[in-house]
Amino acid sequence: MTETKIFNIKKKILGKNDQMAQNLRDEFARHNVFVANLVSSPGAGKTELLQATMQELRKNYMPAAVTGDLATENDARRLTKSGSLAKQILTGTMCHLEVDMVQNAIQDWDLAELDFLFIENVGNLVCPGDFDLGEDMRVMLIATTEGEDKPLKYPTLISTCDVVVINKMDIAAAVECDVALLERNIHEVRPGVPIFKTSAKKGFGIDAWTAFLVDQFEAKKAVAA
Ligand SMILES: Nc1nc2c(ncn2[C@@H]2O[C@H](COP(=O)(O)OP(=O)(O)O)[C@@H](O)[C@H]2O)c(=O)[nH]1
Ligand SMILES: [Mg+2]
Repeated sequence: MTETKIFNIKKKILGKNDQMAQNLRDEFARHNVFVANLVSSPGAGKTELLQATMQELRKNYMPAAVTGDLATENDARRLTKSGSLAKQILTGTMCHLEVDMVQNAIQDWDLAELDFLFIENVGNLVCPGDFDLGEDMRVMLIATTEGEDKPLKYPTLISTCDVVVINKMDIAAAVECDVALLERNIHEVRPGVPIFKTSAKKGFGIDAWTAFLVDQFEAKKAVAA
């Protein structure tokens, strides 16, 4: 296939995805659902962070999650265990989620009953960047175990993110992560992006992170009103 042909097919797929994402975004807005799309490399702690986040939010709000992986229902099982509504999306060989997969996964849910929808994307530092899922906010997780230079090595996805969470702060010293350098590298690629520091495992930083999410949710609701 020629390069022009490949480019045209990609453009068509992305165009269709973007249109569907806009429709879904409008539907989320009609029901006052705040939507966050979580991206990271595999193992940075997306599921662990969602468990901690949803547990905190459930005190006053109704959160739900869809979670994408190539195989296994493990993550949905982990998320439902903590009492939240969650559904697994199996992508087979695909390295990212597309909006129709999200739409299918949530079709049985009454959006009017939800306040937050979290979309845990497939662990991948490149492909999810191209696909709008109708989210309000794209969240990038980077674990302290990944090395401070990852934002510089993989700048494309991070440059589309609205907020970054540095996770696994509890073991930062053990893996000799220079967190200040990691933050500088994040800001070099994405100047001014808000950064939160958490240990999803130990519960550090979850208060500030969930307070930020609640502010975003309330701001969206106020605009709609
Ligand atoms: N020490 C530590 N381990 C964590 C933390 N967050 C996640 N993990 C562990 O890292 C591994 C991958 O986490 P998971 O949530 O499955 O990552 P995901 O692939 O991004 O969803 C699991 O063994 C988690 O228990 C954290 O904040 N601190
Ligand atoms: Mg996961």
